[in-house]
Amino acid sequence: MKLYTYFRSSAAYRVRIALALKGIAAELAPVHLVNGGGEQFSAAYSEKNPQHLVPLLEHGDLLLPQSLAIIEYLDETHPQPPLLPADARGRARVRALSQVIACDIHPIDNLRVLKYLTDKLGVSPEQKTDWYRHWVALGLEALERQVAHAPETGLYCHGDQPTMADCCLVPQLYNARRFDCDLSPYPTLTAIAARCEALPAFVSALPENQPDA
Ligand SMILES: N[C@@H](CCC(=O)N[C@@H](CS)C(=O)NCC(=O)O)C(=O)O
Repeated sequence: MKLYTYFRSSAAYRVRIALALKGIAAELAPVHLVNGGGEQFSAAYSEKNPQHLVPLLEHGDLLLPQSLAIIEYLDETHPQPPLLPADARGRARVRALSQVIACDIHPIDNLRVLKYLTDKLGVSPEQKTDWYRHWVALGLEALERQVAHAPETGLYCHGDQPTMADCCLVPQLYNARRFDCDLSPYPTLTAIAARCEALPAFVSALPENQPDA
């Protein structure tokens, strides 16, 4: 199994956490998203992923993009420990929490969007940072409320074992810290992330612990 990754990519970070939680030793193939205009645009990588994004999982003749699809694939092929709950309601909740981050926060703060704002629309660095912080705050505010008082929330986003939602939360908060976002309004989310960050699987997936860092 090979994971195309970039140390700073929060979407790849999600998958690295999932691999580590499951104890799967995948080969890491770094794709530098910045150097030389971005290796995601090279002919060889574009052939594998026409979306020019990481992560991408290669498993035999399977080329699978999209972090959430990859995590669900890993969960089905390597069921222990499960990253989705056994019950339909629980699975739906974990997917919904994951998608708040992966579908509604992350895509509009992605590298290519920020680059378009500055390079094509002439937005200043300060405005770019404002943009980033605005969408992160909007998303995390809602997520905090969804998680804070829900009976399903435990030590982690759902129950007392890490799930796919935690694989999404930790990289998003890591990124938000890079942009100096104020995380004090989200005490439940930061407490959950702190518990996750103490686990070896989450430590091994950290951007600074990657070979391409
Ligand atoms: N929905 C995709 C998003 C993947 C994505 O946006 N990856 C970013 C890094 S976090 C990327 O490759 N960006 C390259 C670029 O913006 O040019 C997923 O969940 O895998």
